[in-house]
Amino acid sequence: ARCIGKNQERTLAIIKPDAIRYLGDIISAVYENGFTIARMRMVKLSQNEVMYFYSEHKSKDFFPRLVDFMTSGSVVAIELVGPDAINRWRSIIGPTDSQKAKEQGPLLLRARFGTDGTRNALHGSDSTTSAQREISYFFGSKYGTNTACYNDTTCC
Ligand code: RTP
Ligand code: MG
Repeated sequence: ARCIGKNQERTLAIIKPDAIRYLGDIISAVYENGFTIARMRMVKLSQNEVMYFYSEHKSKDFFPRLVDFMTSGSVVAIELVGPDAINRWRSIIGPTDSQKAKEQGPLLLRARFGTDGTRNALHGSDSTTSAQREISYFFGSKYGTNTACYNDTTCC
């Protein structure tokens, strides 16, 4: 649907290359946690695309490792909708480092499907600004006119 209801929020999740084999379990977890999937797309990103998507990290020491990892296979980008979706998705996946996630709780998705600080199975947008940018990146107008609506009070 073009519009989402009041108190609903959108975020971008990415199933990273190390977790593509767990696609089914991750989709199940998405619905078990009360999210709706608005759009979903599987794609193999180029190095340039990953460098652009993660450009906020371009000066970090882990950046080359991140680019290698994110281009090592296909990813699935998912536009999630739900109440407090941005923060809630990030709390369900857990901390960046999958080993820390395993210490925090075995049900965290990075604990279940991730390996370490880079190979961590899943992405989640960290703010409304990032969510809008990242959703546009994967589902921009060239993929159709089903444009996302972000401001619940003016949209529906
Ligand atoms: P994401 O953006 O993918 O949702 O992850 P995040 O917010 O939890 O972590 P962020 O700091 O934005 O880092 C982006 C991705 O870079 C890789 N990374 N590796 N020390 C390391 O080896 C390291 N630190 C970060 C991870 O794949 C992380 O998700
Ligand atoms: Mg991040």
